[in-house]
Order: sequence, then structure tokens, then C-alpha cells
Amino acid sequence: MVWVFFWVLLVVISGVHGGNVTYDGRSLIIDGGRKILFSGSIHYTRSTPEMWPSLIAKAKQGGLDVIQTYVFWNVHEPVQGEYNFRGRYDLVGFLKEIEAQGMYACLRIGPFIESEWSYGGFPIWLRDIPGIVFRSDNEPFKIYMQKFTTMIVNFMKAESLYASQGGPIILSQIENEYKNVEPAFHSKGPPYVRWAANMAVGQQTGVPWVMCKQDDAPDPVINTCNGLNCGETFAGPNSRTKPSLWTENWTSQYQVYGGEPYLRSAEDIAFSVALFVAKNGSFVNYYMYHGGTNFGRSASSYVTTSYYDQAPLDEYGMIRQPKWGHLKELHAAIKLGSETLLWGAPSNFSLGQLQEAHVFRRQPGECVAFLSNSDSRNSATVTFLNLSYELPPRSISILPDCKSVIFNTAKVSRKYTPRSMMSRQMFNLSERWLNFMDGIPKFGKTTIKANTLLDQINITKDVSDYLWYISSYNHTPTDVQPILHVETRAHVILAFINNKFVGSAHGSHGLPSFTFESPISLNAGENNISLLSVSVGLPDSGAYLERRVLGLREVTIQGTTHGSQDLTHYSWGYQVGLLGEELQIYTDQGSRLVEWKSTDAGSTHQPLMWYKTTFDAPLGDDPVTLNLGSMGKGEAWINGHSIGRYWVSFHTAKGTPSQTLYHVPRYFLAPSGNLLVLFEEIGGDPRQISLDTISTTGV
Ligand SMILES: *[C@@H]1O[C@H](CO)[C@@H](O)[C@H](O)[C@H]1NC(C)=O
Ligand SMILES: *[C@@H]1O[C@H](CO)[C@@H](O)[C@H](O)[C@H]1NC(C)=O
Ligand SMILES: *[C@@H]1O[C@H](CO)[C@@H](O)[C@H](O)[C@H]1NC(C)=O
Ligand SMILES: *[C@@H]1O[C@H](CO)[C@@H](O)[C@H](O)[C@H]1NC(C)=O
Ligand SMILES: *[C@@H]1O[C@H](CO)[C@@H](O)[C@H](O)[C@H]1NC(C)=O
Ligand SMILES: *[C@@H]1O[C@H](CO)[C@@H](O)[C@H](O)[C@H]1NC(C)=O
Ligand SMILES: *[C@@H]1O[C@H](CO)[C@@H](O)[C@H](O)[C@H]1NC(C)=O
Ligand SMILES: CC(=O)N[C@H]1CO[C@H](CO)[C@@H](O)[C@@H]1O
Repeated sequence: MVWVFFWVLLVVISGVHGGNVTYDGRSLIIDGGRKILFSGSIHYTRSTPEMWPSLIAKAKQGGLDVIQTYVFWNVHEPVQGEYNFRGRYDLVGFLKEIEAQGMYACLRIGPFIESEWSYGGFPIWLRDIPGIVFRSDNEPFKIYMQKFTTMIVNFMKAESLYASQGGPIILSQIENEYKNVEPAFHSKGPPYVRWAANMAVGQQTGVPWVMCKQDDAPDPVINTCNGLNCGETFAGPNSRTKPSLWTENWTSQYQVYGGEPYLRSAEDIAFSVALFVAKNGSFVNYYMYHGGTNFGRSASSYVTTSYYDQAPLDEYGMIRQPKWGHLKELHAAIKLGSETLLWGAPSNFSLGQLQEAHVFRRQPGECVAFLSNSDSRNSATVTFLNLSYELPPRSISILPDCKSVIFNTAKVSRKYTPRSMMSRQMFNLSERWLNFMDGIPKFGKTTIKANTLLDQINITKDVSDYLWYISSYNHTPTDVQPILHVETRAHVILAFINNKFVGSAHGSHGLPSFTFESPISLNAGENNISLLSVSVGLPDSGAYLERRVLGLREVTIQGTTHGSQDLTHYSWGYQVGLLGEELQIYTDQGSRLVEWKSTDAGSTHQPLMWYKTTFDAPLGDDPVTLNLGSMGKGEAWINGHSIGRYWVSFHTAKGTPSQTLYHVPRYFLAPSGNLLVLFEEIGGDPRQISLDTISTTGV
């Protein structure tokens, strides 16, 4: 037993030798050998360091060889030249944990990453570099992209993290799905692709670089596939000397507020993976294997705080069955034949109209077959090497000896394991809640003023989701009911007239702008107009991200003596952020800077309210979550850590909130006296919040 353990340990440790990683037309070559590799995306920024060892262990147990992660520029360099690699941002710590568990790593440096991450990973200061055009043949951009890439590569080298140095990193990525936007850059696109490839290769890492979804990736950079069904859609590498690699196979889809979760079945994922391998694929990455949580304000526009909860490891890091187990069996079935797959001669032939065999043979007797039925309605009976096989609809059978079926992608042996929630604490006692109402700024106190509506990103520099637009309007009453009409490119608007809440409205994912309209009552004479414009994350995709704008475009009041009065070019005062944000009242220290009031029925369901209470951590180690089902929209902090934006009042087409449960990592908790602070933007009742623990049975 002990000797077996040491032998296993030796094999694991000797897994990475040093020596460059190369490739040929069949696969990556590591330590001189071809490999079929299963990989899973786990982003270090979307979980907490105390979760990493168990996430990585569960990935390994699920049959993965590689952990893939992006590098998140804007968390590492939030201020130009000031770097942060601590806590959740400890990239080296994450990679060393992967190494300690004997796995490989794929590092997608980008540095543009998209990833439903605020600004696609770009630091906000980058847009203020004079003359910059992101992701283009543009000198200022190339200087900063090269600087960051080089910094990360040198950091990895200093820690001996490349496989060529004996470390875990076997593959690296430059850029990200550039082909999607390349046409928008016209003649500045292709030279940028060539420059990025050269710059990356020039880093001399000793491991290959990939460009995903870039079919013209220059040699020696490998073009890879991203998609749901690369087995069907990938035209293959752009050279016979490059292997067929799949960098993003979506296990689900990210979710936006107002959207339903995207449920992709274990059978469907397994089918597409088996088909990709049958068609010579040798590297498959699951995006995401663990999605995790978009803590703080890190999510891009309208993206929910929970990220890919439907992945094989759910948001809380728990095994999601049958997905996890079914894929584990698939990996084992493919690995059984990996020598033959990697060294054998591939052939394929038809077994019927929609049925095909993919066969790999080496020496006599060594034979692996994939029998596929792409008819999604009917099962099929096929004859292969004189034996008869029944193939369920849209399925692939794997025969590691060309005789016996050890796995069929549509036959799931694992059972669905529901999650159960246990309420551990109710916050239903009014006296346990204190509240503080954030103020509406006075025009005279605003520091920025302009005779026009300014761009929100340019003013806030994304230090806050919130920007106040303050003006006043001199009204002469008429018989007509005045109507406030606002056009905005931000995501939410709250309107106040003379400090009274008039109403709010929001846009949705994919809508560039929306309109708010509401009848208002105005005093004769001067009226204060206070509009709170709210961003729910910066955009993460598309060309010319540096030119994107947010915020109000046009403000009019209809039903005045002039008919419609345009306020767009009135004098506007601006305030960035909320008073509570400025004072950081969500921290223990900051919370002492304001006068909190006791909570009663009158202080619930009010806009712009801060609430605070304390609680003890639930005993045990089950994951903890806050059920915010009774709240509207805002952000929640535990002991000063933001657990993310919440938005419960935005319902899906079926009439339910997109997300009511918000992960509270145990990493953020002390045994007792934890400070919970909520900022509620629109109105909610904190007395119906509960703190729950989550578990699954029968894993
Ligand atoms: C390994 O890669 C490094 C960096 O690209 C290169 O300088 C070196 O020559 C390579 N070594 C071998 C043995 O190919
Ligand atoms: C797999 O590789 C073989 C040998 O290189 C080639 O003939 C065949 O077309 C490839 N199959 C696919 C689906 O690309
Ligand atoms: C074999 O696979 C290739 C590549 O996918 C395809 O073009 C060809 O039609 C297949 N041949 C048969 C007989 O199915
Ligand atoms: C299949 O059966 C035929 C007729 O019985 C026989 O001639 C042939 O050798 C068999 N082929 C294989 C691969 O067993
Ligand atoms: C609060 O919730 C607990 C647990 O559900 C319940 O026993 C108690 O009666 C509730 N108290 C109030 C004031 O609603
Ligand atoms: C951003 O603000 C600066 C001054 O505050 C101004 O000069 C510049 O034109 C603004 N840019 C955009 C895109 O609005
Ligand atoms: C408008 O705001 C000013 C302060 O900026 C305040 O003095 C005044 O009373 C307000 N007017 C109304 C009608 O609320
Ligand atoms: C590039 C690509 O294939 N994108 C697809 C990813 O999956 C979503 C959801 O199924 C599709 O809408 C995209 O087209």
C-alpha cells in the first residue's frame, strides 16, 4: 500500500521534467510524448484561495489533466504601475497548487480576455492613454500590451512555472477570439495579429502559444476552436503540423439578469467531446469547469454575480451530477485507448446515412473505435466489423478494442443530485437591522459641472457604478401633466424631483440604450432634478472598447408652456458614487462614520438605503449563501468584502429572479460578529433575508 503510494507520487512528480513543450500534427508533445489532454477552466479570481485545493482536486478526480485560466489584467494593475497579486489575485499561488496536485496549467494571458469580466480585463486607465486604440496595430496599445505580457511571462519564469523549467504551464494564449472583431479594424487588423504572435513567441517561454478562433494564426502559434460543438464546426488547424485543440467547449453559458440559466446536458457535452476526439482532437477544455462568483463589481454588463453555476463543479465548488461523473467516465474511456489514438492511423467510414465509424489502428489487434449516430430522433442499429451495435439517438459509443462498448455518450449512469438549502439564520428581527439613507447631492456641492450630459465612464473612471446628474428647472404650470423623458446608455436610472423618488427603469443585455418616462409633479418656479445613472458592469466585448460611453443622452420635460423642454444642455452638476461608498460604510471602521437608525416597516422598501447587521458563521463547513429574495437591486458586503452586485427585482420571462442566492465564501467569515452591509438601490425588505447552507446528497 505504502509502496504503491510512493510509486504513484513518483510518477506524479516526474510528470513534468523540464524540456520544451512542442507539438506535431497530432497533439502537444510533453516530455517527448504525445498526449490527449482534458482541461477545465477555473478562474482564480472567481473563487477564494481556501477553495482552490479542493476545486483542483475535484477536477483531477474528474479525469482532468490541465487547469486553464485567464490572467486578469485589471485586478493585477488597477492603477498604472501598481501591481496586486494578493489573496484571490494570487496567480502564482494558484499555479503552484495546480503543480502540487500534479496537474498541468494553460495560461491565457490575453491580455484582452472578454470572459464576462468588466472591460474584458482591461484596466480602466488604459483608455486614457493618449491616442490609444485597443487591439489594433496602434503603437500606444502595443506598448502596454507587450509590457503587461512581458511582466506576466517574466513573473512566471521567475517562479519556474513553465513546463520548460519543470513547472506546470504547458500552453499559453495570446489575444482572444480576435477574429470576431478583426474586420472592424480593417487594414490595422492583420498586422496586429502578426505582431501579437511574434511578440508572444519572442517571449521564449519554451511552451507553445495558441490563438483561439483565429484561423490565420501565424506559425508557430496554433489556431484553436472555441464553441459548443467543435467536433462539428471546427475546420481544423491551419497547418498539418499543428494539432487540433479546443480551448473553450461551453459546459453551459453565462447568465445575464433577466435571462434563464442555460442548461446543457451531460449527454450533449459528452457527445461533442467524443466527436472531437474521434476527429483527431487531442485537447479539450471545458469552459467553465468551475465558474464561481463575480465578486465585487467584476462582472461585465448585466452579467449575474453567479458565473456558470451549471458547470461540472457548481458555483460553490460542489460536484454537479450527473455532469461531473458522466464526463469522468468519458475521460477514462478515451484514456484507455490513448496510445492507439495518438500513434495509430485514423480512418473513418460510413455506417449508415447519419452513422459513422472513426477508427484508429496501430499494430494488429490494437484498435479503438468511435461509433456515432448523429440522428437526434432515432436510435440506429449498425454493423461494425461483423458485430451489431445499437446506438441511441445523437450518441457515440466508444470501443477501446473495436469490440466492446465501454461508454456511450447518451447513457448516463450517474443520478441527478439535487442541492438542498438549509436556513441557518433568519434576519427577521427589525431591531437587528440598522439603516442609513444615502443622500441626494445638492447642485452647489457638485465638483464637476458642464452645460451638457457627460459620459459616465469618463467621469467615474469606474470607481463606482453610480453617477448623479443634478440640474434644476423653472416651471410655469399649465393644464397638462408634465412628463419626464430620459434617454440613457447606462443600465439603470432612478429619478428624483425635489428630492422625491419618481421612479426607476432599466435596460437589458444587448440593448445599447433605453428610455425612462414618467409623469411628474412640478412646483411653480424652481424644481430640482436629480437623476442617478447606474452602470451594471462595463462592456467586455466588441471592437473599439475604448470609445464606449455610458450615461444619460437626453433629458426632456414634456407638457410645459413650450410643449417639450429640452434639458440636455442645461447646467448639470455631477457627483461620482454614493456617500456610503466614499465613507466605505460597509467596513467596520467606515460604518462608524455615519449615524445609523433603527429599522421599522417605514424604513424598508425605500430607495438608496443602506442596511447593516451582524451574524455568526454557521457551524460546519457546508458552503454558505445569502438568500436575498426579498431585496431589489444593490450590492452586499461581508466584513468589508463585496460578495457582488445583486439584482432580484429583474425577472426573467417566466417571472422569477435570475439570481436570489449569493455565495458567501467562508474565507470572508469569522466565527462570530460578521458585519453584513447591503446597499439597496430601489427598495427591498431586509427582514426576509436568510443565511443558508447548501449541500448535495448522494454524490
Ligand atoms: C526551448 O525553448 C527556448 C525558448 O523558446 C529556446 O530558446 C530553446 O532553444 C529551446 N530548447 C530546445 C532544446 O529546443
Ligand atoms: C484525421 O487525421 C487523418 C490523418 O492525418 C486525416 O486523414 C483525417 O482527415 C483527419 N480527420 C479529420 C476529421 O480531420
Ligand atoms: C471521413 O471524414 C472526413 C472529414 O470529416 C469527411 O469529409 C468524409 O466524408 C468522411 N468519410 C466518410 C466515408 O464518412
Ligand atoms: C466478417 O464475416 C465474414 C463472413 O462471415 C468474414 O468473411 C469476414 O472475415 C469477417 N470479418 C471480420 C473482420 O471478422
Ligand atoms: C423569525 O424566524 C424564525 C425562524 O423561522 C421564527 O421562529 C420566528 O418566529 C420569526 N420571528 C419573527 C418576528 O417573524
Ligand atoms: C473625458 O473627459 C475629459 C476631461 O475631463 C475630456 O477632455 C474628454 O474629451 C472626455 N472624453 C470623452 C470621450 O468624453
Ligand atoms: C433645490 O435644492 C436646493 C439646494 O441645492 C435647495 O436649497 C432647494 O430648497 C431645493 N428646492 C426644492 C424645491 O426642493
Ligand atoms: C462561436 C460560437 O459558436 N458561439 C456560440 C456559443 O454558444 C452560444 C449559445 O449556444 C451561441 O449562441 C454562440 O453562437
